[in-house]
Amino acid sequence: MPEEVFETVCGVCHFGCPVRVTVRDGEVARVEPSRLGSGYLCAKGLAGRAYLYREDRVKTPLRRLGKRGEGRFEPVTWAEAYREIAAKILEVKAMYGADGVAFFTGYSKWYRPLLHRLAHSFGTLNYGTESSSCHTASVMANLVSGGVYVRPDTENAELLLSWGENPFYSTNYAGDRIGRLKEKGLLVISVDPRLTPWAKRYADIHLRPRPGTDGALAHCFANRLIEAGAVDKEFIEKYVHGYRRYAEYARGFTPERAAGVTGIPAAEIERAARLLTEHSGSLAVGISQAGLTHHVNGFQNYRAAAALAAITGNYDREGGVIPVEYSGRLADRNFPRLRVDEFIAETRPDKARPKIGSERFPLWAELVDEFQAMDLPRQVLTAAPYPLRALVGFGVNARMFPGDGKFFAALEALDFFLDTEIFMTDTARYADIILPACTSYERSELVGVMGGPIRYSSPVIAPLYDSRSDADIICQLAAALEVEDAVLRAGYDACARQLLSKVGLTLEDLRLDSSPRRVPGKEPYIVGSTLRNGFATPTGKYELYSETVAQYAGSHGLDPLPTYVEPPESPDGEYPLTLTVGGRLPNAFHSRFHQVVWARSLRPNPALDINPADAGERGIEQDDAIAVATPWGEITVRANVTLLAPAGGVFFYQGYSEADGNGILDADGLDPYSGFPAFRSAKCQVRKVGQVREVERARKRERVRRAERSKEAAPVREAVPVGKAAPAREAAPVGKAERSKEAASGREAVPVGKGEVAV
Ligand SMILES: Nc1nc2c(c(=O)[nH]1)N[C@H]1C(S)=C(S)[C@@H](COP(=O)(O)OP(=O)(O)OC[C@H]3O[C@@H](n4cnc5c(=O)[nH]c(N)nc54)[C@H](O)[C@@H]3O)O[C@H]1N2
Ligand SMILES: Nc1nc2c(c(=O)[nH]1)N[C@H]1C(S)=C(S)[C@@H](COP(=O)(O)OP(=O)(O)OC[C@H]3O[C@@H](n4cnc5c(=O)[nH]c(N)nc54)[C@H](O)[C@@H]3O)O[C@H]1N2
Ligand code: SF4
Ligand SMILES: [Mo]
Repeated sequence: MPEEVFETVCGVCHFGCPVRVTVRDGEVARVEPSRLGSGYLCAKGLAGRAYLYREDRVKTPLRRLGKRGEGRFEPVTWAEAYREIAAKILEVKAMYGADGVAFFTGYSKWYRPLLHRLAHSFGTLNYGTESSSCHTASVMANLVSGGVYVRPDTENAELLLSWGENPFYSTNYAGDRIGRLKEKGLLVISVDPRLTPWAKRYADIHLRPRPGTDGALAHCFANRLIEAGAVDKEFIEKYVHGYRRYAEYARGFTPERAAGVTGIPAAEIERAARLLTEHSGSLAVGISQAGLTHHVNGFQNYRAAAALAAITGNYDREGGVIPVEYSGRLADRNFPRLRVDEFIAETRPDKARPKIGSERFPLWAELVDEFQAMDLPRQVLTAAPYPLRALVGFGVNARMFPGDGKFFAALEALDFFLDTEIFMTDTARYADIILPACTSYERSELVGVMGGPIRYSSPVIAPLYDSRSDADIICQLAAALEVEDAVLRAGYDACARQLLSKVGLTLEDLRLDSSPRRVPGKEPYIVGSTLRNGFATPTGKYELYSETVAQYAGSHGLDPLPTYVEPPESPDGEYPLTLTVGGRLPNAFHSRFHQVVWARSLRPNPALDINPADAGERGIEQDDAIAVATPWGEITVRANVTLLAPAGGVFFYQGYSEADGNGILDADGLDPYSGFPAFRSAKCQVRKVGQVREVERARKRERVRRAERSKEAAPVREAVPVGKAAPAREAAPVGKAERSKEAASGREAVPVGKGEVAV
């Protein structure tokens, strides 16, 4: 049978890597890197075929029959589904106003401008996304300091100070660029509690702080730089606001004090500070998208780390950090950003209530054109400051939120929950209606490629089953909900045309072929422009003392200086270890690849990375069943005894429904500046519960315990048959058919290893 080869994009993550897809008999047979891209794909991209054909695809629109979470549904037609959605949502609107409905999307980014506009056209500012726990806190920290997001100019730097960066796992295309630069003499200080492949390979100095203590280390560096006269006085004089107060504050952070807080030996801190001092004239500061901000004190820690570029005069300078228009896929903040912002603003309602989270997180509310979703469950459950009764969701994942079942409880309490999903998930099981979405292989999409070019991707196969593109669904919802928005109601191509208007490209141009096009007139940023034109901050300077934050000093106790506070869950006698739930696995993408056998075989079990010393003390050996306990709950997983984890710190990974790490975190331990959850600094204890063969038994005992506990709990909790207590068959979502598909394609699953990845 002849094969056809197509060019399109991988839609698993927002990098949108170009892929070459071979189609045989109408089925995707092979996914390979395209010559239009970097030449290689990450493990998830390479598993794209198995992902596309996951057995749990939602096949048709579904209407819930059983109780929420039970998973009993009946198929309905698209027309019936839209009728029912419209009836329920319009009823909520009539009773509670448009603000009683929230529009929310999980990770997927490509349709966001449309969903955001739909919320506006519907009459509410209640549009929110997974970015409430992703990258936005780091954007906010940049905004209050310098008015713009920055990237490290590693190409031209002598020294890279890299905070929690491990691109080998999280940013596949950026990983080996540093190798080339190292050969040219780049020096690297890596600050990461884990011994990552990146730190192992590239760090000249690797500092391993206790998670959540970066602020103390950064202030100590500042203190040392100031003492050594290695700050840029002229730059500070001209461009920096609040230096005196900041320097005064940083003075208290001696290496000994920083060592006490971070657990890094003082001599190591001194050594790194000396290197910083020697190369302070050309210092690039790179900061993880999520590593520093997933803490109750994360926003301030991020600011403290970022400040080092400003005080050394490495801001908006070659070899330092350079402002960027954050540009990935065509998400809200992406290129052509202004056009996207305009598209969203065109239908913004002028009479709407403050968005969710505004009272609790005013800094977020001021800086971010989305609601802070971490406050959504609270508002649903308390109806304060006003009732929220319906959720129009796309790819909603309750397990993305911290806390044992609080988000599920909120879903339970709603009058109506619509989820639009590719797969049947624990969260989708709570929906009243589920609409089946398709993947990037089955749809067209306007993609803003990293760095500016834009392309219109084509489907390589027809949508599987009765699924549809999210963008089409949003446009059809606009019609069903009777919003007055001619553009949305005219469909995705009309929206794409509207987005492209004024950009100088037409949809017809882009459709001619799949190659990326430069946007005419789009000039790269000229280094130094911010210094010349003034910073977009209240004082027009880089604000070490933030006047934006100062507005909320009295009302919310926010500190305008990037002060360090100890994470509230410091280890103690009962819980002597620090638990991080997060960090990227190279073969997983949040909740979506644990079910793909090929990808999962690279790390077959939910496993806790634990240092040999901590394991030894507890009599724990590789692959033993262990209980990980926090004040908020307990899960049973396997032990992965590894030097990747530092002594005193243990690392688990999110997205497993059979072992939900977020379920044992504090739902309300949120950063008061950003509203971000503390995914990465929880106190915990670990104990052995059995040899490997006992792992299933331990899980079962735990399920029983949980079920018993939920019976005794308060009404809110009682109502939550959290998926963690899910039947055992979910524990190994490895479909037989998927295995045989792999075998039929001549590709074998990677041999099941010891559960350790690459270190
Ligand atoms: N403990 C801990 N928790 C974390 C993090 C952490 O580091 N540690 N990281 C946080 C971060 S940074 C993020 S970004 C979030 C991500 O968290 P999530 O938003 O949960 O991310 P995913 O699991 O990738 O996707 C969520 C759902 O969207 C569906 N989906 C995917 N693509 C599409 C699509 O195109 N259309 C539709 N309709 N549905 C789709 C998927 O099937 C999935 O069920 O998790 C956060 N949670
Ligand atoms: N394979 C894969 N890649 C992904 C994703 C995925 O799910 N899988 N998700 C994507 C998304 S949504 C995001 S937001 C990005 C996140 O991208 P990154 O932030 O780069 O990725 P992480 O691996 O979460 O964190 C990076 C490092 O921070 C370290 N770290 C944790 N806590 C601390 C701390 O307190 N201080 C310091 N200094 N370091 C700390 C971790 O040990 C880890 O090695 O990744 C993206 N890329
Ligand atoms: S980084 Fe990996 S998952 Fe993301 S788009 Fe590229 S190939 Fe796909
Ligand atoms: Mo993220």
